[in-house]
Amino acid sequence: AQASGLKTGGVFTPTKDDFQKVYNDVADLLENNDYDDGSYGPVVLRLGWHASGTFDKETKTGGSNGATMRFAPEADHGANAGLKAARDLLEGVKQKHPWISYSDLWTLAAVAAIQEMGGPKIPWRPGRKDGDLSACTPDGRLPDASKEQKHLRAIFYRMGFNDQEIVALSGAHALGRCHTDRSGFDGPWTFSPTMLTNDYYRLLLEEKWAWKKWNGPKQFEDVSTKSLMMLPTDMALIKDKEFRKHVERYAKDNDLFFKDFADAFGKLLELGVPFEKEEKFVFKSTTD
Ligand code: ZEM
Repeated sequence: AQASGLKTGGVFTPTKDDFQKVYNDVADLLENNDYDDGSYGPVVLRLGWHASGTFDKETKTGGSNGATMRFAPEADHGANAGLKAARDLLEGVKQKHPWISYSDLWTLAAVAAIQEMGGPKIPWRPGRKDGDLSACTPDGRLPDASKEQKHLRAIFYRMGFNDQEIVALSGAHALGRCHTDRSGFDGPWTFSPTMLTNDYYRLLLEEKWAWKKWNGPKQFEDVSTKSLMMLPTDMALIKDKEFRKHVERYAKDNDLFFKDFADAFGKLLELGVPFEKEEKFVFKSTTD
């Protein structure tokens, strides 16, 4: 294998191996730092999602190109509370590989987080360029967890997703947790928040869910252990007939979930990016 990129006329042209090295350094950080339920994986994944999920297909603004979450006001949008932890973690990788853009780094790191937490391979390609603060998106483009299906459709259709993709992407809530000092909500969705599985769908269907009695924002808790949570937007996926159909498919079939999740997440990371090359890379996971 080619060891590293070529320097042509003073410009460094990274190869697949160079991006794999970045992947490996992110994987090392995830492996060697304790955080939350044991891993930075969930918050790094959420950074990639929030960097990308601002895309508006009509105006072709937002999306992962630009990495505008580096700047206020976007860094301070309520939905992005807590994501500084992920950006700070990745800063060392950026210093070590200064040729990579933040926008490529954050999306590649999200791919690494998914693969290292036992999820599917996400084919990824480079080509994002960092923008300046004039490209920051207005607040309100990311979903509001206190709402329901109508809002989910408005937000995700704006990005260019359909109902099946909305449900597939939501399976990421198998991972991580809510923090009272970030969103105000509290708790994890599953019993294995650092391992990607279809448990989110199974728990949605199999557990009995009731409103949590507390002073915080309205959320659900599982009646049997009271240790898991669902947001109003999560419950909307089983209330709505069209969404529920897909929840049932993914609850029954983890392979189908992984395939559809990989497709939808790969698409999310590319929204609005003017790529010059078609070729995608599939990174080796540390467990391969
Ligand atoms: Zn989430 N998400 N999300 N999400 N999310 C949270 C946490 C995480 C919504 C939402 O409001 C929230 C997607 C979709 C949606 C992750 C990934 C993805 C939290 C808790 C909230 C409130 C934040 C906190 O307090 O730290 C809503 C309404 C969504 C609409 C469907 C999609 C799509 C995702 C990726 C594909 C992840 C991994 C977390 C856990 C973060 C962590 O720090 O543990």
